[in-house]
Amino acid sequence: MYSVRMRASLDNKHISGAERVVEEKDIKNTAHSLIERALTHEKGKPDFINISAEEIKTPIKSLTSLPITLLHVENADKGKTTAEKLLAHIGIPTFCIERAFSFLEDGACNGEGMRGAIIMDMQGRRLESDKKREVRASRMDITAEASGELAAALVAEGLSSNYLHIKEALVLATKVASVKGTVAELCWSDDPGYVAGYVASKKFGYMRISCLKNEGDRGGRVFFVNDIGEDYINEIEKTPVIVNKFAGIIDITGGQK
Ligand code: WAQ
Ligand code: MG
Repeated sequence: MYSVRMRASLDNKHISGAERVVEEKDIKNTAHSLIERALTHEKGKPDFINISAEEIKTPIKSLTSLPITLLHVENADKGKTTAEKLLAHIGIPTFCIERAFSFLEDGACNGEGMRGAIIMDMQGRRLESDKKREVRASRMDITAEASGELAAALVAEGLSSNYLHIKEALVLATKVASVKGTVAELCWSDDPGYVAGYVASKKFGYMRISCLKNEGDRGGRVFFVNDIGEDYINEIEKTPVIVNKFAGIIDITGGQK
């Protein structure tokens, strides 16, 4: 299997990134579609696109996805209050939650948008070795069968237009939650028009919040961790993971999507 990755930027600012884990015969098609994505991103046309393909030489871990719970909120303020409550319930200290929100709202590095995730411990400290780049979870994908089940479930929920965002976020969140030391993740998209986000944890699964920002706002990710070993970041970046089972969707608030 091969890890195929794309990163695109404009004036050194992150525009988009995506990745797949595919068989050798699919490298070409995958690279083609990732380049297409880089060139058509809503954040703008990049002046730099990096595509890489690398053979995976270590064993690939198979995981069942986190289960998805849908939470519908009327606006970003209500979404943020919901996310804060969930994180507090998971056990994240209030000052860490506040700090995480300000990174996502204001940018993590001199007001610039984030390209990866901040790793934050329970004292609110950032643990990435390079604060400018943050950490990017990598080498993960989902099987055709599991993604087919996800797609069918999203059709039933009226969310099929969000399939690509949800698929990629669910895969990332499943991998991150599986790494020892991860307590929770907070995320909302940096795509200007995409306002949904989530709080993920092993404890409660992928809690999808329909609105966590106003259109045009920036986004990002924070991984809240406790007692991580030396290998944590390496595992987030390097251990290959394939999600091979989809755990389902529950809609606990019902009604409009
Ligand atoms: N590893 C770590 N951080 C990442 C990665 C990665 N592989 N990819 C993106 N990020 C960070 C980076 O700071 C981005 O600015 C930010 O996350 C948002 O990335 O409807 O679309 O790819 O349930 O814009 C979540 C809701 C959508 C999906 C997330 O993220 C849903 C999304 P984006
Ligand atoms: Mg984005």
